[in-house]
Amino acid sequence: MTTNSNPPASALPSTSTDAADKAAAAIALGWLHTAKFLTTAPQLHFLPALEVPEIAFVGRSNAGKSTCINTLTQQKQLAFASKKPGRTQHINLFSLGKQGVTDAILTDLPGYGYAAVPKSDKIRWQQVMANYLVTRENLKAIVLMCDPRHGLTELDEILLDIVRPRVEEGLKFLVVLTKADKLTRVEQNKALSIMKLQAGGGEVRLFSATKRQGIDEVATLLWQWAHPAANQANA
Ligand SMILES: Nc1nc2c(ncn2[C@@H]2O[C@H](COP(=O)(O)OP(=O)(O)O)[C@@H](O)[C@H]2O)c(=O)[nH]1
Ligand SMILES: [Mg+2]
Repeated sequence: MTTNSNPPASALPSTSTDAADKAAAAIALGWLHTAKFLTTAPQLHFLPALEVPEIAFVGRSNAGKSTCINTLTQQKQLAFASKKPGRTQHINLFSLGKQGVTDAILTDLPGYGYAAVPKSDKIRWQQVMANYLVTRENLKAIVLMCDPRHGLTELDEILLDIVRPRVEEGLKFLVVLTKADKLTRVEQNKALSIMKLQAGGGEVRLFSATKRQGIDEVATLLWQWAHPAANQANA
């Protein structure tokens, strides 16, 4: 791989904020591109205990979670891993890290709220999800996908209630407003303001896979959350 096209942010003049942001995003996207399928499990206790920071992606079915993960990792086959028969209700882990050294985990949790699912499955899902979100020790950040045309659903609210104590203790939280291309500029700003009020101090970003909006911002945020020491060094 050739390097040097993306100097580290710290090497750039401090006045050149745009260039520094672009360089940081390039590093973050290069890192996300290393995502590799690691393992899948129907329940938390089948997952390996890991030390590296884990970032979990959650959201109702059809919110755009798979598309967002594929866009951020620049890989079409990742969502395929989560779509294999029998795995759609599983917790899927992907390892991230340059030079084959895993420095973070990306977790794809099952989508929820799909009407055709039997009630017993929905209850089982809620238990698996709650168990993971409350007790996964290396969980560092949660990314909640939300289609701004629908806003937060009842299950999103339940999830927010579940994670609130951990967010108050420092767990990072990001709401990604997906399919932003479906909204006008005015609607986007309105959705952003409303969600900022609802996100309880968490971050909120507009995102569109088709218009390639918000990709750099989300990628950079995830990179920073997974590499807190590097951020301090550059500060
Ligand atoms: N217009 C638009 N459609 C999107 C975007 N992201 C996802 N979709 C569509 O929304 C639907 C659900 O997306 P998917 O990623 O499968 O959602 P998931 O069920 O949350 O994994 C699909 O038809 C996607 O093509 C986006 O950024 N813009
Ligand atoms: Mg999906």
